[in-house]
Amino acid sequence: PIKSLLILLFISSFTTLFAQDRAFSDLLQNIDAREKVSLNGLWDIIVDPLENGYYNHRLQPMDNGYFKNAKMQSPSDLIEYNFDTSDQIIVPGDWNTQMEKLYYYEGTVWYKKDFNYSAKTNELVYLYFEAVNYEAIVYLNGERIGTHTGGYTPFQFEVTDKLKEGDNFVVVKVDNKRKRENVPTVNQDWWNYGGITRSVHLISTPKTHIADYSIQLAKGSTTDIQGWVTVENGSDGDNVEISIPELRKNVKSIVKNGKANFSIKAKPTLWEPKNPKLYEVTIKTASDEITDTIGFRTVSTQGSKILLNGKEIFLKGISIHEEAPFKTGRVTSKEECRILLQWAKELGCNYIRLAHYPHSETMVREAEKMGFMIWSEIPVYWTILFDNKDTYANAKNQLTEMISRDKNRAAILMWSVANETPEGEARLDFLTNLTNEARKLDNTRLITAALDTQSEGEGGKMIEDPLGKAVDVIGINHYCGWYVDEPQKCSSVKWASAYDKPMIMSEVGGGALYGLHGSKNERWTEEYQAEVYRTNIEMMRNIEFLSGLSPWILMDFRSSRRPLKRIQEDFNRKGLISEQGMKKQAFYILRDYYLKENN
Ligand code: GCB
Repeated sequence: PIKSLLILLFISSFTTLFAQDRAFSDLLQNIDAREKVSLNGLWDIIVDPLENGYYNHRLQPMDNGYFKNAKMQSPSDLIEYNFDTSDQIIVPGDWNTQMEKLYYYEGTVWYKKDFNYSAKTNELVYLYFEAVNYEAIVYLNGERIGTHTGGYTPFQFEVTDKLKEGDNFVVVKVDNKRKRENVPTVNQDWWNYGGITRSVHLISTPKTHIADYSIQLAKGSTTDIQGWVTVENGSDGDNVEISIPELRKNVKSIVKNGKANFSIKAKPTLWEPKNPKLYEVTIKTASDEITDTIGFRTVSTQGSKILLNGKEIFLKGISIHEEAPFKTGRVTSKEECRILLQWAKELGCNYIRLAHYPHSETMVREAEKMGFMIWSEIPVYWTILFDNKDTYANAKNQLTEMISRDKNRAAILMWSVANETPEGEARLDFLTNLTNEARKLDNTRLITAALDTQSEGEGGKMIEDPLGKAVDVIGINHYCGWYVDEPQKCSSVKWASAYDKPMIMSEVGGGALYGLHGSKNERWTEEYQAEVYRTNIEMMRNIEFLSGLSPWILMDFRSSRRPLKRIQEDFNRKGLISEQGMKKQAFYILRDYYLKENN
């Protein structure tokens, strides 16, 4: 019996390991380097607030919804929709800023795109969406191929056998209705931009292909590059070769259970903000080859310090929403990413908090090239339903997709699992489970969360939220001089912590309308905002366990919580820069702090 128990134990540990091993293998890694056809550009749309194209009048899903893309065959036909004569909008992009009548719209919009395809032998084709906000039901040539929930992470469907020679069409039912059980929930302080907000591609791979890989320094080591490669439709025993020519490294591994593990001893120049060194890494199998640019660094904590490559580093940061400069709406191009990042450079930053959801892969890659350390987060925001199983599954899925996509980006130091969540038992379980999940998927990075739950103690503000136990780095959002106290009081505010862990002021700040001037006691003036920054910087100088900050926020951004006429006009005005690119006084206060102080 002991023997069979051992066998059972062996099998079960094997299967859990295996399941974990395969956790990532769904999404194709590094889509930029793949052979692909863009499905960006104009798509036909039908706005469908009643979901008439999905449900019949008895509210049952129909077989012949709009996804059939039906056309009249004879003059007597009754078809009450027609994609070919409908409005069009651009993908990638949100609908709210592309059509005036859709500015406040939340609900279903049907998207349709025609495209041409010609099959090649021994090829697989994936339909890949970089992001759709919020729920997507995808149909190819009238047939449903799958769904996805969550507005900021990629998803794909293997569609090889569903494609036709010649003309094809894809229809996507996009629904951004807010729901209590969703992640985020029904209230959020940013615009609920709907649509196919990021690029869409048809990606081709050889039938047996490299699907996913992880290549990073092992935790705590600067000389041991470890990783794995998953091969789709491969066989045990297949060869995989990993090379880093600049380091004169070339190792071979063998596929076992769909996956090849490897380890490379090397002495790479380590990635850091002042020298964001990236290496070309090539992975080769008998039928496939892919090259990525990858950086190597370590990140750890020691007491209240954050160490990058073993050395203490202070994170001089700024929070950023994925909001496009000048045109507003969602960021849709590399150029827009670069403008935002260039502003962060001018500000003297070495660090950015990409709030409040995973930004595009382009943003992350551009930031990495420019030497920004990154905090990346999922939209577990405010009071989501912490005791709801589906809500947890949704959050976990978004976390998995975020880590899956970006696990090879050295620039990302931290995964954040939550922002300003209220203390409570269900929330503590929920978020502790998420942090465990994040560590299981990636044991090389730090886990954090932004908290606003500090209490008032004798020594000042006291950080003792029990979630502090579960994270490696504690983020604190605190609006001294804006939501609490007058700016003049902030300089003397003291902080204490129950945890011997690094603390980052993940948010601090106040609002100002660019060009509005007055006294520093007058809300919305640039002078008021500048004073908030001045006094909060003084407060932060006194926090011994502070290891960085990412004030709120780089640029004014649209939010439906901000209706104040003449001032907000649907914008959160806490930007250091207006949405038209004009720098406010506070920009220079923070810049002085970052550039002049030896921190
Ligand atoms: C916060 C939130 C952020 C808001 C900000 C504000 O604490 O985390 O999403 O936009 O405050 O401006 O109130």
